[in-house]
Amino acid sequence: MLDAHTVDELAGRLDAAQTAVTDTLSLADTHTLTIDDAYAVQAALLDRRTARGERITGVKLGFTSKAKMAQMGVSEIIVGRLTDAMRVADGGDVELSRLIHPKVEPEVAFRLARDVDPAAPDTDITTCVDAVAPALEIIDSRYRDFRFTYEDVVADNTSAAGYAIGAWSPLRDVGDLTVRLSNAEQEVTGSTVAILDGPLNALRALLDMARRRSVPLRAGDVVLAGAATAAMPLTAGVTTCEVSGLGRVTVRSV
Ligand code: OOG
Ligand code: MG
Repeated sequence: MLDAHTVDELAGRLDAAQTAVTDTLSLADTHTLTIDDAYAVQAALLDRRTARGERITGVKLGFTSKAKMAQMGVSEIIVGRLTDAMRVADGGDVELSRLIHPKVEPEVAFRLARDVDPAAPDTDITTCVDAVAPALEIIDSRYRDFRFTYEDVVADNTSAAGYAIGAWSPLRDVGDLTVRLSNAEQEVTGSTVAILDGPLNALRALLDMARRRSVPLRAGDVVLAGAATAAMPLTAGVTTCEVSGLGRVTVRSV
């Protein structure tokens, strides 16, 4: 286990990398982190952000699809936090100069209608969700060349950097919808079935993670279920995620 001072020092290093828009080396180059240490660094990093006035707006899951696991060489689900500073309006602008080497992912978002008590043994988290929407996630690893260990990426708040949500619809089964992520140069297509055989399973996986990692789940929180396809670079211009039957969401990078 890392001592509290080292946890805070590593959180400070990741926080400085994000605010100064400069990459940093893998923590594993100099420190031996357990997965518990990694979540402690993530919590310390979020404490720094909330101390500056940011508000937690939800949670995100990572590596819920095989495409993402294969792309990054990681095979276990991770959880991170979203804040209001990461939120981009549908159709809104993203400033590329504030990001190191951003990528974008097509996602599905859920909205919690009530607080979830992860400790209650028979919680059905799907009954706590009232809405679903197409979403874009912007990831921007603070590590050089997006190269990281499993512990590194957890410590770095799972590469979270931004998110945009399309129009909400009442919750329904979104288990096998076609997903299309595109910009002027590129297009990637997939299906929501790639997200743990259906994004509702991501909610169940989240409940399990929330139990194990003491992540609060509150009414109004947004939940990003994880990318359905591999990420693609976020480049200047318009990027769109379209989920068949759910709608679309766009951001414009400037
Ligand atoms: C980590 C974040 C993964 C997802 O949707 O799978 C993620 C990364 O790939 O840098 O957000
Ligand atoms: Mg993601």
